[in-house]
Amino acid sequence: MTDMPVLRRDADGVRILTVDRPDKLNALDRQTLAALDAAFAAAAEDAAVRAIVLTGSGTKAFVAGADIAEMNALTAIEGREFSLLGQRLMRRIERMPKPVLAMVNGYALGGGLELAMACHLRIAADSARLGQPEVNLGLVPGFGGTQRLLRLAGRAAALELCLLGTPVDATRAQQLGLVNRVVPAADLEAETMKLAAQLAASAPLALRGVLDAVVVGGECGLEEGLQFETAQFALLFASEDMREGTSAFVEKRKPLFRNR
Ligand code: DAK
Repeated sequence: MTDMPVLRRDADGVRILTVDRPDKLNALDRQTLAALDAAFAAAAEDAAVRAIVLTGSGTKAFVAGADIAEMNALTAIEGREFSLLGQRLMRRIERMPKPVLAMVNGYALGGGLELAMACHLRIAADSARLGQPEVNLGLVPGFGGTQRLLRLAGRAAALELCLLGTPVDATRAQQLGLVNRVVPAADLEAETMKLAAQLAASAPLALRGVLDAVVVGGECGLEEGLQFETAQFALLFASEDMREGTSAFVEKRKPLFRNR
């Protein structure tokens, strides 16, 4: 059922992955990075999984960053491996063919915020705190934080968070465009699962088209992005789900999407 230290649970087409190192505020050591990478690879392959929710064990932390104690003891060669492992995981999540929601239930710091930013949507508890405190350790973000923060929230926010290293609360994070929704901590799971269920019932090929177009579009020029969107749009005319969705509208009924 699990690649420890990542727990796995399925509910109606939604896979819930939980980083399970609560004693270390779910800090990412090499074993956890590798387990997450394997868990996301498996979720990508599993047709029964329509959406993924990523969270951390306990109520205190989503993920409090890369494991500082482990990093402290790494050689340069091991540090390179650590970096490659983390960057590969973040890229895998970002390029997942199905939507990934970060359920930010507490601290999302350093590598933890980088992990949340690689997800497609972020729902935060009002008690969450988010930040890139690496400068306080004599480091810069190493799992793509400077780049994803810049693209997600702009230069002013990226420089504020990465230069000062001071975490912000969930409300400020939402103002910066860093999180999509802020909800009372007690409602976090229900609200996140509601969104995940909506995505799990939606047309998977269309969702994949959106994910591909937005992620690729964020990395290329407008002209290429528009061409890519047109190609995605045209491709969906070959899908049964597009016929079903448009027929259901015309026939005034709910569509039933079959991922075909
Ligand atoms: N790593 C390892 N252990 C951590 C941890 C972390 N990031 N964060 C917390 N813990 C551990 C604590 O050491 C403590 O363990 P014990 O002492 O009980 O064994 C336990 O979790 C509970 O934490 P605290 O006792 O500190 O709890 P508090 O409520 O007092 O404070 C806190 C909560 C989140 C404010 C505090 O724990 C904290 O400041 N944690 C560190 C946050 C942080 O700086 N995060 C960024 C980590 S640096 C790179 C790749 C990636 C990165 C860098 C380079 N390259 C490839 C080069 C990424 C770097 C980071 O993410």
